[in-house]
Amino acid sequence: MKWSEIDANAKKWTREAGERIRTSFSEELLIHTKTSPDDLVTNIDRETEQFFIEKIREAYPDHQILGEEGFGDKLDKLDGTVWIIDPIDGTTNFIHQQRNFAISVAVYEDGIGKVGLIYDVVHDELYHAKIGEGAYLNDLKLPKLEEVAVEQAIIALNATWITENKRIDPNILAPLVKKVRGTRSYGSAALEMAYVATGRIDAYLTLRLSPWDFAAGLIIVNEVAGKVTTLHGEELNLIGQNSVFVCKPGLHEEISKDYLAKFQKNP
Ligand code: 2AM
Ligand code: CA
Repeated sequence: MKWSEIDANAKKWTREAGERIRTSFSEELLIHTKTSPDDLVTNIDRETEQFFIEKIREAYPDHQILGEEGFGDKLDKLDGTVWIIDPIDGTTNFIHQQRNFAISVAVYEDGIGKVGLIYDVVHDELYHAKIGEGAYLNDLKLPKLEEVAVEQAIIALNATWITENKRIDPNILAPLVKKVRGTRSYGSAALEMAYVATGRIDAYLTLRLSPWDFAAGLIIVNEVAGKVTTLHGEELNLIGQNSVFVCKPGLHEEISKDYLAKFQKNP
């Protein structure tokens, strides 16, 4: 009972939050920078996080909340029931394009992902999973992922990682970009994970994400037998930042062995 109720409430609040975001398109947006000119937040990111926090605190006063905008709790471990929320994943897209962004909501218990939701607000597409029960896009059950050869793969990755940057030698991923069928960059980690889960893309790699960017995607991708690790092949840490490698089975091993081994030796 407990988890089906939490799941139903999470879905209801996520759809309500999405409706509020759609309504906001006709209102003036207040844009602020956070740590740098490319790190943006809007009044809608903040209001959406506060909307979730009010709902969760009222229904579940003993649950904890980890949210990107910081209105939740300060957590250094994942004991008990913890909601991990990104009110808008892909804020730059939200501001510039009014599309290609999502609400990401996950509920964990003692560090185990139980419920994951990624809501593509503009397309009214809800990707969702409950542990052990498979993953869905709206009412459609997603099939398990099948293996694909690297030459036939479409991978999502930002051009940042094959140009001079401070996290990875650009020569490591460039040969992979050459080898694959195509690359994409959508600018929303949550949607990129949802796209791996649906098979629209075969892999997604990035060098720095926060728990709210991947907490829901991790649960959804696991339910279709996809593999999610850091670029070093380690389990993701839900308290703190990580590199993230989301991939179809088989392809994960191939890319790790043939392209990431150099990075894994020289982090
Ligand atoms: P956001 O829009 O919620 O900030 C863009 O490539 C993706 O990376 C988005 O999912 C974005 O989430 C996330 N992102 C952007 N800057 C980040 C940072 N400094 N740390 C972690 N994730 C970031
Ligand atoms: Ca965000």
